[in-house]
Amino acid sequence: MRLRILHHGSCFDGASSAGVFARFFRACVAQEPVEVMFTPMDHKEAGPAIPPDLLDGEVNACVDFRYTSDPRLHWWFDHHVSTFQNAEDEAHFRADRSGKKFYDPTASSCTGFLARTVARKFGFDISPLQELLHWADIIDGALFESAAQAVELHEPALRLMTWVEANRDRALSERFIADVVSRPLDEIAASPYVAEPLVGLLERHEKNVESVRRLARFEEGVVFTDLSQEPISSVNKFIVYYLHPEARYAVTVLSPGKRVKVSVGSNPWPPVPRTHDIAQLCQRYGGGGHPAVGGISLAKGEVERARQIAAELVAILKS
Ligand SMILES: [Mn+2]
Repeated sequence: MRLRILHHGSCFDGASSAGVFARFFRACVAQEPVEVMFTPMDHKEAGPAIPPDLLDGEVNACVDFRYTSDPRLHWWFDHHVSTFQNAEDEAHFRADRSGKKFYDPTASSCTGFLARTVARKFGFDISPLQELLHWADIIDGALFESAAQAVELHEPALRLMTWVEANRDRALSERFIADVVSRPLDEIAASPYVAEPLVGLLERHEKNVESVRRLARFEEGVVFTDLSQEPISSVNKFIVYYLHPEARYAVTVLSPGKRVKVSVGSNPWPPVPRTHDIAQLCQRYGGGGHPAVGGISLAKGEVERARQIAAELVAILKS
């Protein structure tokens, strides 16, 4: 049978959630061999979060990404507070009695939430996945010990995070999804398909640190960094707090390939605690995320619009 898994793309938690779901489905649900097809998703400003033509499997699942009331969505796990695009979708989820759709906006990672939920409800054995669950919670929950740990990237899991966030190759993404639930993380980080591009990625990461050092503007608790003119497709979101430990919030404009992105974050080690709900702020512009971190994705070429949104967000976050 054909299983389609939609998952948050370019994201360690999204890939790990997809891998855990595929492994769970084969172990506890399927009665026959399963052909799994993966589709990475990203947050868009307009249109349906999940275009109906993507739900083309005999069974369709969506993990670490938005809900849809489309009846062809059979399984769903998420923890994004902005997961429902409208009240109807939320009511549809609340009324669901399938026992296959699960939501916990307080979960650090979708991977951990998914794994622990199916362990409890379906007897899935998560004992081989403890290392992954531990790191998924740290990475997606931004539970790093320090900005230095998150920027210096010594641990294998953090190197994998860096690789996943930069990788745009669908075949390698699927290889990683399979590996992450079946091999130790240090072994994956040492595999040539990750280790070779990582050399360049870590060099680029060092250059990104220098670009942020040069372009970040810190004012009244908020760091604004316009990286749209830099040849940067992804950037470690903790660099700003590494360089500006006194910041409470960070707003970054980035222009990677086909999209323009506004990223909004809050310092996990803040001098003064966060008071704004970033998911709510991003939702005003069609984006999404969590209370502490979120983003808005715009079409390529909308750099001016992205800058305008960023300026509005900076003004709000200063207050
Ligand atoms: Mn997540």
